[in-house]
Amino acid sequence: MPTAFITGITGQDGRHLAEFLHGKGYKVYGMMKGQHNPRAEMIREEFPFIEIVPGDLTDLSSLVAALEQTQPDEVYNLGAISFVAMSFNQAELTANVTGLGVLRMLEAVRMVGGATNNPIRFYQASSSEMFGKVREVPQTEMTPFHPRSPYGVAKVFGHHLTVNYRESYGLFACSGILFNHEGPRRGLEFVTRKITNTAARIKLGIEKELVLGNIDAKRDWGFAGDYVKAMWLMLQQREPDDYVIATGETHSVEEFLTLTFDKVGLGDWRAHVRQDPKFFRPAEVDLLIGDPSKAKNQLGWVPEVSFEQLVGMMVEHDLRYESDRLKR
Ligand code: F7E
Repeated sequence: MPTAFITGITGQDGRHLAEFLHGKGYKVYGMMKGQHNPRAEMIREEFPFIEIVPGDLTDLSSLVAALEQTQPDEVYNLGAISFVAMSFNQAELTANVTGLGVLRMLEAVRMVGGATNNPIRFYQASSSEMFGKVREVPQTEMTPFHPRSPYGVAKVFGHHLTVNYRESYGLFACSGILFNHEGPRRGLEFVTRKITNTAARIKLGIEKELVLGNIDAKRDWGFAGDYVKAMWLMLQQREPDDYVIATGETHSVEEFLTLTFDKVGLGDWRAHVRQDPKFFRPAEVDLLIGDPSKAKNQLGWVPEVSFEQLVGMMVEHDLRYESDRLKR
């Protein structure tokens, strides 16, 4: 039975990936930090097949112990402080977890190594935030980086280090440069889920308005369920490499709003939305659009869920989720 070890198991991608790998017959270990992590119960209930292993990206010895104990074939490093807005206020923590955390994982993989004929394969969750103030449109694996947040800077560090460990020590280490990917499991702090969830709450009379920041920003939004498949495909190749994972389409936050309010049946979003400077960022990433040609040609990966289907799926989920909560 192949074995996978996932950091960031409680996040959107960790949960999608665990489900995907379990379906492929993997034994799945999920790393969780803290003495009494409040999310452990949720994971145990939702995914009883996941074996939870203690460990923390800020503690190298815990990572070595976790890999020694689990002896994985594949390691997926999805753990991070992943909320860009928060990274401006907690820059040092972001650098430690999102940046240095990658160094510690790579060191742990190098130390534990795996069998000589079956070395551990490592996946690093790189991000389109590394492109930041974009140098070319669309962005490819060759586009230079210009991060615009402490989060983006930490991800650039992790990305370069993954390439460096591959080149220096021959690790089977891949970076997936994933553009924004969403879905019903997205945290409520991210703009897509904030919009679909608040629109559902307004529709049900629980909330009065939706307060946002910059709605002109454009993102290449895909479905998280499609993107975890790309992570796995990268680790099944003969040679490790880096890939852009994106849809190749871009939409503004305003377009996301229009479609959501339309699908919820609330009409013009302008009647329900207010902007507040507190949700604007000190430096913004205005436009992201990825070119996934390499992933398509080399991995045979293509996104399956369209922008409109994605919004529809999130709206449908949040209407159901919020009305179920009302009944309880
Ligand atoms: O913001 C604007 C905001 O927080 C998207 C993470 O998964 O994807 C994500 O990073 C845009 C930005 O995601 C609000 O200013 C307006 O332009 O949903 P977001 P993100 O920053 O693009 C990348 C690929 C990652 O790697 C990250 O980990 O929406 N925006 N008003 C707002 N954003 C939020 N969160 N809340 C607002 O009220």
